[in-house]
Amino acid sequence: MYPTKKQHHSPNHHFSRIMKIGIVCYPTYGGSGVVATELGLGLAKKGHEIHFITYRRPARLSVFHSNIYFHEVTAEDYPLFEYPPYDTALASKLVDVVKFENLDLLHVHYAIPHAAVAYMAKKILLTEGRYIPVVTTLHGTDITLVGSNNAFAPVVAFSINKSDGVTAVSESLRQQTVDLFNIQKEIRVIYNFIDFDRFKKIDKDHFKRAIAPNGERILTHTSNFRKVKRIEDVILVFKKVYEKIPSKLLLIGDGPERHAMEELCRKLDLSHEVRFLGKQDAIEELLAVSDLFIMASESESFGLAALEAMACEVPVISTNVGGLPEVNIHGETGFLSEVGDIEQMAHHAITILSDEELLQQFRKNALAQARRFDIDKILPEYEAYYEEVLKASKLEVYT
Ligand code: GMT
Repeated sequence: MYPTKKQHHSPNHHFSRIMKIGIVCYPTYGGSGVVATELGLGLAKKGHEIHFITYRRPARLSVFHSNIYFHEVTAEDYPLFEYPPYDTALASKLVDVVKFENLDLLHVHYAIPHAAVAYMAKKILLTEGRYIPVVTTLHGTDITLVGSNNAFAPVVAFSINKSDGVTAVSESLRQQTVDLFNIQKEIRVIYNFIDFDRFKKIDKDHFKRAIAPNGERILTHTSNFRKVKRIEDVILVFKKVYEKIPSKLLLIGDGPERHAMEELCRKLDLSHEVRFLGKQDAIEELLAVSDLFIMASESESFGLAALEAMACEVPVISTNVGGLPEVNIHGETGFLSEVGDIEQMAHHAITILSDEELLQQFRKNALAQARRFDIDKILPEYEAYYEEVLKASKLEVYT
């Protein structure tokens, strides 16, 4: 059904077919947008033609690449609309781009609303005899927090079942999806990945001296400052560590909780020890000077931020929810605790930070574990999955 592509044989390219792929995602700093963008960039480097279709140029798409295209979706406003109809505009744009650019496949990231919108576009294209296979990647809150809400659940379940392929970013998320919804589709686990060209321990000693002039330990947390991240716990854990070990806390990112967290630090008299750095593009440079990463989330399908830390040889103190135990290995790359167990998280942090030999061992283990998620291993899994989906897709009869 899809046009036959010229066979390419680049040494880098394990599969014979070069594909034209439309990627739909949130263009923000959120994990799903980051994964979608890095995936697109990686695929473009391997010769695939990548079309990002979203309302803004994705945050990490700052470099020019000749295989990358960006199609902006604009939902026209009109006095009648209280909310601009983004879903309708996106569906129309998908129809247009699939036809005009002759795409082979659409890969939508985050089920809401992207999977349902892609289904709509697929049905519209079918009326013209054009079949476009859709792969949906579930990232986490689209299932665990937002998707399972009654306001969205029927549409989420339907659009997962109607996707030609579905992936989840951890085994835990796959299981949760199957537990929460009536899913008839097989869900493939394809983990988040990391690019070691960018995330690696680099020498930033001058940075370290600026942040921790008296050789204090540096603890770091990165997130979008949503309630689900429980940043209050991060600060309370830090307070306990600080009482025992001279240390500093770097809070990277921005979001709804930031103001309240700044207030909390003032109340706890920690303002001089905790630095709110806002959104940062070069996170790897801050991770390079960090001794420990803290993730206190109450729900986390994978924990990409923890993986980024581990790739930079930073051990992780985290909760044990969702996919985190698949990433952070208890007693090896860091420690896991129950959500809200501040005492235990602080105890774990102090254990690592007060023993230089142990810290060095955990650093090594963290790097070794991160290598399991090397982009060079995970990208071919997506390519192979696309091939599978393309082969299996049959022309549906429009009903
Ligand atoms: O909620 C977030 O942290 C952002 C969210 C997203 O979808 O933008 O991140 C989710 O997707 C990431 C990439 O797959 C995962 O690494 C995060 O664990 C996941 N976040 C949650 O499940 C809370």
